[in-house]
Amino acid sequence: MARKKSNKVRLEFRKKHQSQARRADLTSDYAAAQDDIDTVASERVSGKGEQTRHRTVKGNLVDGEQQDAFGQIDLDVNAQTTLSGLVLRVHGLESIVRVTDGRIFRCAVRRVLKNLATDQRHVLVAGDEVKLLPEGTDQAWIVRIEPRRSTLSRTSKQRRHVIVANVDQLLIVSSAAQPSIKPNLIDRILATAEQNHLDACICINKCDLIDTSSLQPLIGTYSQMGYRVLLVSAARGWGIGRLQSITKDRNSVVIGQSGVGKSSILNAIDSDLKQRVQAVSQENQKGKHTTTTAEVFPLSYGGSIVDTPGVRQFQLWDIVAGEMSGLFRDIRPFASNCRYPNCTHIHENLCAVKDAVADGRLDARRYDSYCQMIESPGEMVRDEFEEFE
Ligand SMILES: Nc1nc2c(ncn2[C@@H]2O[C@H](COP(=O)(O)OP(=O)(O)OP(=O)(O)O)[C@@H](O)[C@H]2O)c(=O)[nH]1
Ligand SMILES: [Mg+2]
Ligand SMILES: [Zn+2]
Repeated sequence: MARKKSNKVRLEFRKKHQSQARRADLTSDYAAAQDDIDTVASERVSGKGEQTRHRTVKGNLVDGEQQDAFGQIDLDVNAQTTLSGLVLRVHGLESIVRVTDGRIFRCAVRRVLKNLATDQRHVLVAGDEVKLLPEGTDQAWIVRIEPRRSTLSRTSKQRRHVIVANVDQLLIVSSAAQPSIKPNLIDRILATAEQNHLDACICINKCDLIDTSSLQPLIGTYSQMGYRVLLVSAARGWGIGRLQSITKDRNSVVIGQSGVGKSSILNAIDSDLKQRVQAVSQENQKGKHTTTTAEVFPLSYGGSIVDTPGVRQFQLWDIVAGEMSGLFRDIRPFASNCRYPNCTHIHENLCAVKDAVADGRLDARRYDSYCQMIESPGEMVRDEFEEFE
């Protein structure tokens, strides 16, 4: 019989036990105290506090159980009885997992795993790789969560919301009209892609509704930075071939506002996918939050794609003001030329970034996005504060 080792595991605190991410009056301080640049520039605009604190939870770890570098606990289960699987979607306490041979299991998470470090809303997310212990033909316990290769996270209600794990590419979906394009949201998601080292491709859908020449300046700005911009119409099939080649054999996720056509794009690139879509509201051109959970779909031509619910705001997770300029490919070169090592490039005089905006070397709209992300990290679209759960 296995010998009891210790029943205590050191874990990270939940978010609400940590200090406030930032003060509300972050930037107003600059006018009064220019000298304080050092301290303010290192203050978090979102996410976890400076120190990572830990708590101890009780779980019966026995010989053979280990906590790895990612804080995962490997329960003492016979490897031969466990199956490897991929979390397709999570519904509250239940996760739907597809195992290697294609069978689908409805799974609950072992209690000790639930107690794991959760500065996120759920222990598991779509895209997680797990080990499970079957109980019957279609039910199982999840006994191990593999370390994540990547995550796409945002800050929601001061906590980390991991949207999806283990993707390598973001398809940032926007629509040319109905609803109208929100470049500021694209900028926020691009910064997140940079922060998490994920490839990003901007897909402007519903191009059948407008004359796309009006989009040229915006496309030019993003293309110059090296981002791929695709003009798409899921309704007419435009750009779908290119999307298929971009998504083939990769793990991608679509992300964007409600109603821009994320699910319609999935249906267009793979006829095996039959995602529900719904018309946007006639009155305000907003989407109706038709997709309600992130879900992974294998692609018939190889790879996988994750459909997600619409986001109306996107606040970066765990970002320090001084790091923000590094997430903007176009601002980065000017920022590194700035005379102040900890310049926020907002209020300082003789700032290289501000100079570049003034003489047109840096796009003023992108700079505005940057300023907004530092000054009001949560307020992307000022009139829309709803968000999906
Ligand atoms: N004209 C036009 N309409 C489109 C196109 N793609 C999608 N739509 C329509 O836009 C509406 C919303 O599409 P969805 O695919 O449900 O949008 P979504 O982004 O998945 O929305 P949520 O699930 O709410 O986040 C539907 O009525 C679609 O038929 C397109 O290329 N052109
Ligand atoms: Mg949808
Ligand atoms: Zn500067």
